[in-house]
Amino acid sequence: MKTLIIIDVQNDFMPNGSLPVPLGDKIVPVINSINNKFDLIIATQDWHPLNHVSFATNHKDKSNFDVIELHGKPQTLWPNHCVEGTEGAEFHPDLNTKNFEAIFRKGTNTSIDSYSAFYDNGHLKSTGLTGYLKEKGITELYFCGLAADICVYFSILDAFNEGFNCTFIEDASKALDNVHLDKLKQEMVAKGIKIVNSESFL
Ligand code: VGL
Ligand code: ZN
Repeated sequence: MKTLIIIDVQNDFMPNGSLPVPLGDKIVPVINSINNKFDLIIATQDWHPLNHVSFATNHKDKSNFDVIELHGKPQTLWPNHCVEGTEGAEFHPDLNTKNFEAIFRKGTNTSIDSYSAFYDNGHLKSTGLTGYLKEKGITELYFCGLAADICVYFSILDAFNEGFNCTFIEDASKALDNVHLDKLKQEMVAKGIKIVNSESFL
């Protein structure tokens, strides 16, 4: 069972959104073009309450992209994004969602952020995705989406550590910071995570 996990292809991460990922909209047709090559498709949505701890607006005297310490770990403060139930939290309108089997939402807890589709950033709470996939006997996961160097990367890392065979689909993903992504790619390859382009499925 080849399974595609599509991370956070949501309006607020698009070039005209509140936390824009450069060229984020360019991945939508790429993802749509490979969508029929998988046996199972799961998507995630970043889904925050308005009083979420990762929003700079919820911290006195802090600005967007400041880094604070939260539960003993660094936490970047972001512009308000993907607020539950808003237009910005919706999938990009052109994303073909018809055959998504399940949608996992993350970052729903006010007091902790969750970049990964599997765990919150403190690794205290699971989303249940590992159990969902393991119960179906799935071993092979392909990842794409936004942002490549944040939520896609942390999802791949957790999946790899849970024992899944992982592949990052590079041209179906875009990063907030491409220099950072280059470093993470080397790290992923060194671990045994594969990197491919969408043409390899066509
Ligand atoms: C993301 C920053 C904050 C992402 C989510 O989807 O990569 N980045 N929340
Ligand atoms: Zn977020």
